[in-house]
Amino acid sequence: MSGSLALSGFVPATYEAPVSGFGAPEQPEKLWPKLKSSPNFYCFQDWKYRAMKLKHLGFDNWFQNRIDAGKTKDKGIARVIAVNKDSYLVSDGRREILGELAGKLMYGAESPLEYPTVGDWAYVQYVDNHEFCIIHDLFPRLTVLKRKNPGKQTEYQLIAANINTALIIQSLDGDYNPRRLERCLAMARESNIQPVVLLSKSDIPETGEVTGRISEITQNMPDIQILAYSVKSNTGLDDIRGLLTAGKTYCMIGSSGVGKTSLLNALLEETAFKTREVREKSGKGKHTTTRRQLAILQSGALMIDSPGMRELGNFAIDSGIADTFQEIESFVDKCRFNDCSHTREDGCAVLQALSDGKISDARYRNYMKMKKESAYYEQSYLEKKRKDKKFGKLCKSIIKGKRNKRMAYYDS
Ligand SMILES: Nc1nc2c(ncn2[C@@H]2O[C@H](COP(=O)(O)OP(=O)(O)OP(=O)(O)O)[C@@H](O)[C@H]2O)c(=O)[nH]1
Ligand SMILES: [Mg+2]
Ligand SMILES: [Zn+2]
Repeated sequence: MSGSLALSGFVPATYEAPVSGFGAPEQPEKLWPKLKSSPNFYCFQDWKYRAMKLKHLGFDNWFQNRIDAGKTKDKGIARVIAVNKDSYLVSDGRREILGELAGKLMYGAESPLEYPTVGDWAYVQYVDNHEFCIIHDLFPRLTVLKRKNPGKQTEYQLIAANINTALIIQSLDGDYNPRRLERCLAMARESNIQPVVLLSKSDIPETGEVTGRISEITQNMPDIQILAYSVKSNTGLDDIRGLLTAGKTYCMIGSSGVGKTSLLNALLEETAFKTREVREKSGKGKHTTTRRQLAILQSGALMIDSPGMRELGNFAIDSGIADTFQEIESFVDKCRFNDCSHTREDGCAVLQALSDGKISDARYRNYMKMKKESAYYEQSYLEKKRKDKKFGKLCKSIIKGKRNKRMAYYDS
């Protein structure tokens, strides 16, 4: 590729030279029907005859500085923009291409966290005249959002990578839950992702209720940005547009039905993606959005929509908890004992603050619960790793034993 990305050395000779800037590509009539028939067409809807470069997909200096020359031979750089069951959709900045994992990546991965997720940057090899690609390697991730695999204690599922800001959405029609919000905030912060809280469906409750909820959140977390909005009555949407920056990646997090896709459609000013039918009100356990996908807004901001999820998850979330419960943490240093558990010790400043009413009971309980869970997950994770290692060693020794036996047979 040409221009500021300086990737010319990494693309195959057969690669068509991309258009620099936003002029029309050489053969728009050829490109357009293909884009239009693609499943992710709306990502490109307002970019019809424009060629996008990687930087418009978020490939900034941080990634440029991490280009591994050893991995670029005969390969291009592309971003994973959607994850299907057995395939991926990537974009090279001017078109979208279906891709699959190279065997080395598929079978060499030690954990599912090593597979691509939406938002990842990848080294891809184009085949069939750029109709298809093989994903060989991934770039280091600036940030990663993951959650605990439902039902599994130590397994985690990737949600998205390279997110700058998480839009944590709770709806004001019954989904609102400050404790769950605290958990999401702690997880986002732990991943070094800036969180913003969006309260959806502000047309439903009384106005006083909306302001009450906002002040409830800001009382304990004054530095958190909160916006209430309604897609239905078209309020607050300009404020949301105002906080989105071109080239930055945003990920919407929230339970199924809070209105993530409705917000995306409103920002795209198109009914581009499917939302839940109004009559399917009790669609519990049923996700309207079924795959994670990245869309580009007219402003150039990159937005990831995904199937609903109630929580994020992480192993040790110490700093995330500390950032989210600052008023509680400010007392921790004042406890008499360094290893104070803040449950029953004499001289515990946290318990003192609790009985003085300086910290809220509900927040204290959530803080303690999250601390406990974090320690528990950390321990079970380490235990699992130890067991895996033991098992790996056992496998190796069996293989070695078999090999020695075979050698002995041939030697004899
Ligand atoms: N009253 C009201 N309803 C809304 C608003 N935004 C979305 N809805 C409704 O909420 C329902 C769910 O919206 P979706 O956008 O499909 O929710 P989602 O979060 O994408 O759900 P999943 O894809 O299942 O995770 C739909 O019936 C929307 O019409 C709003 O601002 N006000
Ligand atoms: Mg949806
Ligand atoms: Zn204490």
